[in-house]
Amino acid sequence: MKRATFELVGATCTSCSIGIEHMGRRIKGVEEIWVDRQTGTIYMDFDGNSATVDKITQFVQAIGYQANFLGMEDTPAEAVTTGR
Ligand SMILES: [Cu+2]
Repeated sequence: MKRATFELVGATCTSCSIGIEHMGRRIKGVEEIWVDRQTGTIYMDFDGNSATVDKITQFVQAIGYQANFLGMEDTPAEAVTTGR
């Protein structure tokens, strides 16, 4: 599994973050997604397909914000069992 990070622009409140997390989890290929509002970062554990990255950026844009893909790395092994 891969972990991607995105810079989140324009979404600063709790309901924005919760919406992104809840709807993002329903996107095919996404294992887990969460928002760190302190840093304005979206974290996503996913299947590693670039198509999934594109789906997230498009979905975030569709609900009125912007997600700039920063990069991806292998998900830390301990996170695979805990979901974070
Ligand atoms: Cu908001």
